[in-house]
Amino acid sequence: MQKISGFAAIIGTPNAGKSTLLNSILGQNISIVTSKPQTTRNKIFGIYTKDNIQIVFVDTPGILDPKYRLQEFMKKEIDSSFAESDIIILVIDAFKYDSGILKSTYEKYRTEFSAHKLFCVLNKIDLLKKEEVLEMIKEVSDQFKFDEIIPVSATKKFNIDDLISTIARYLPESEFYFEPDAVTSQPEKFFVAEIIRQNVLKQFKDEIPFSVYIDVEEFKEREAGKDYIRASIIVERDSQKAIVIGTSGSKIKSLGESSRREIENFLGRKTYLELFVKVRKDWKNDEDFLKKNFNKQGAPVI
Ligand SMILES: Nc1nc2c(ncn2[C@@H]2O[C@H](COP(=O)(O)OP(=O)(O)OP(=O)(O)O)[C@@H](O)[C@H]2O)c(=O)[nH]1
Ligand SMILES: [Mg+2]
Repeated sequence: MQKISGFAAIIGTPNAGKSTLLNSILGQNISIVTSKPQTTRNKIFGIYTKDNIQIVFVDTPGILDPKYRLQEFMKKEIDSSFAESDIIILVIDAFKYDSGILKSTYEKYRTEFSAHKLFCVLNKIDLLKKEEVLEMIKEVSDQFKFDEIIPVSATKKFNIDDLISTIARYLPESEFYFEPDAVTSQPEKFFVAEIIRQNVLKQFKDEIPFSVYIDVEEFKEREAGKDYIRASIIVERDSQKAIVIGTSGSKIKSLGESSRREIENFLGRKTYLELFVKVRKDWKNDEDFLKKNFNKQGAPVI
């Protein structure tokens, strides 16, 4: 059978459910998800392969107007995802649907949108009534030009199969880009850093999650015994360092334990995880730091 293969970029406002959608399509949690906006910082490749079809999904950070250097780097991740993609999937939080926001997104990316096949995925429809969804589809199709408008629920896995088969109809005949059993092209190190960051996001409130960069400084696979991972949690200020460490190290201890369990699950191997906290003043605005570190843990490779 002739193979069908291509790239689909998943973009949308922060918290729309882009990463949840990717995980739901893959049936595996590879992109971290939290209830907070700006969870995803880097492009994440998720590879779906079934029979003669391979779709390489590219999860991206939420669209926003950059206010600091880190957000500019995040924006570049979105912009660079278009070039390599056959299809753009714009994910909308249907529960918080706002035609004004959709209009400004549409205007912002008008050139890129018109050069690609464009899908609108109305996500979170588990929170809406059927009539509301139908009305929204009509409104979106009246106002905007999409090749497809597909309502889904990423968490309830509603309409996901339909979405996949519709995407496949728009992809060219092509050899696969990756081995059929590959799920991502990013190295394990990237996911180790992301798992630690997700635990920071879960454990701490307010400013800490946005102020943290995870640097996996050493990752040694050991034939006999546990893998060794040393990672630094880099914060922006001394006061944040004290918060992350907690009284007598209580916070960093529980952070280490929960992260280690998830890393072991992910790697399928026993792991020895050592965490440190370091301060790098205002790293989110530090061009040199970001240039050196932003994609250090592993940008997607083809
Ligand atoms: N009810 C409901 N909640 C959802 C659905 N999809 C995602 N969510 C929730 O929406 C929140 C954000 O999900 P993410 O997948 O992290 O969103 P994102 O678009 O990747 O966010 P950023 O990476 O910050 O841009 C989480 O609390 C999810 O559980 C859905 O289909 N239904
Ligand atoms: Mg995300």
